[in-house]
Amino acid sequence: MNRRIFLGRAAAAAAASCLAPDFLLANHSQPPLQATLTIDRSVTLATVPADFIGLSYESAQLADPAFFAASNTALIALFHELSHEGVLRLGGGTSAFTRFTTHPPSGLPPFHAVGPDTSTNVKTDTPVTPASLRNLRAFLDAAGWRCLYGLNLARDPMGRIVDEAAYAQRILGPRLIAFQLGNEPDAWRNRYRPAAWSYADYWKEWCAAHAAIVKEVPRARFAGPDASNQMAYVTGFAEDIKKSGLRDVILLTSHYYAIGPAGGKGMTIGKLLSLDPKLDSGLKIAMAAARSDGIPYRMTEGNSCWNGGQPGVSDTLASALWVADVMLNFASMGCCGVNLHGGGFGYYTPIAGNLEDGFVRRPEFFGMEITKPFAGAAINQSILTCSSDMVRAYAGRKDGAQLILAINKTPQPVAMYTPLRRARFLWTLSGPAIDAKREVSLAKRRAAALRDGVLHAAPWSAVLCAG
Ligand code: BDP
Repeated sequence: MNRRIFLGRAAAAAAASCLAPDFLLANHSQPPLQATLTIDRSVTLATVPADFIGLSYESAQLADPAFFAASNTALIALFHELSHEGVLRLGGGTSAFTRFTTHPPSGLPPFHAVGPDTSTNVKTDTPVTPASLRNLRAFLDAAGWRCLYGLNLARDPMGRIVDEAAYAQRILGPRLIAFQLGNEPDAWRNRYRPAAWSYADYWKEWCAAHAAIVKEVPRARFAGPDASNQMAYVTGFAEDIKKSGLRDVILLTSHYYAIGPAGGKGMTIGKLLSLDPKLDSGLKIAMAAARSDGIPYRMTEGNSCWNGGQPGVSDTLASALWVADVMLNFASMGCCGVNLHGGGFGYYTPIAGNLEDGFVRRPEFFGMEITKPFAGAAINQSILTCSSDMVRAYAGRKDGAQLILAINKTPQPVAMYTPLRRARFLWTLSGPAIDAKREVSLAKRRAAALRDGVLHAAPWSAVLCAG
């Protein structure tokens, strides 16, 4: 190497080490972090439902009937790759602006590919027509997915809500799991409702809408409250459902964003990767509420960083490792599914693209996909001993095989001692750097890669094996 190149590289490395926080610098040559995983097969924490994997899109996406349509084969293929029977949730901030109409508007649809709603989006009323619903049905049939459908309780007159529910029920048929009445009602005060508006007012409105819908659509099923982060809405809703004896509410739901707002101070990869105590406490509350009602709990909308995602964080390898960890964390606690929000070219979207340019897998896609073999698995109680809490592991049992997913969120290699002797298959999620946006991949090799039960995970990688 000539001296100029050498000095140039040395200077670049020195500059990088001054600028980059430690967790951004991989250290392949360091001795591996030692970890030991013990699995207690006698304790099953939860069984992961077949339709655990889900995506969430803005309702405004329905304004273009060509998007969720049988003709969008590229998107159908990607949905199918993630899950053979996933759940598409339609809702989000734009669901307060949809307007159902049986008179298709003339001209081109107002939107093509709709990304996550943000505080700076201009909100305009968006037409949804029976054609959108028919195409959505064909899309779901082709993908093998079902949907959760958000109605506009925030701003729609009751007559239109009922009308839309009747059409959606008839057209979506068995592909419709349930309706949700409004998106994040715990954030309506000073927005769609007066400052003094409270949970009690929401419950009154919810009951009125529920009664009006079931009168016209007796087969309707409901999920809710699709709350943002105020757990009092989740527990209040669960208690009220129980007291009212309603049997058509089949799912308790709320949202989860790990960090945010995007653009705010400190929205870094380090923050995203560190453990979030509010996840554990919030989930315990939601699960207890759901169990007391005897219904499942689903996280119907969430992602890394709210307000559309943080560039350089939400679209990197870090987000993929975060997704793999968070999904199995939710599953271990008994949550019946996770819908990652996205669409369009949003920073945190798992699938990016539009009809004109096609669709691509973003890093989060691979984080979701590596959890796919856990669908139908019983998650075992396991204990991981390691000096770093950035190393994570999950164990599941399915079809007589022991699954292990090891997630290494550190810049060091990890040697994880497991009770497995041999591995039947091994998938590796990795990329060139923790902040890499491209070349993040999921390699699927059918090779035995465990040596004497030791699972090796490179810096910033996730490894799945079955033995
Ligand atoms: C949620 C909204 C969703 C947004 C998301 C965000 O329901 O529509 O896209 O925040 O801010 O509150 O990214």
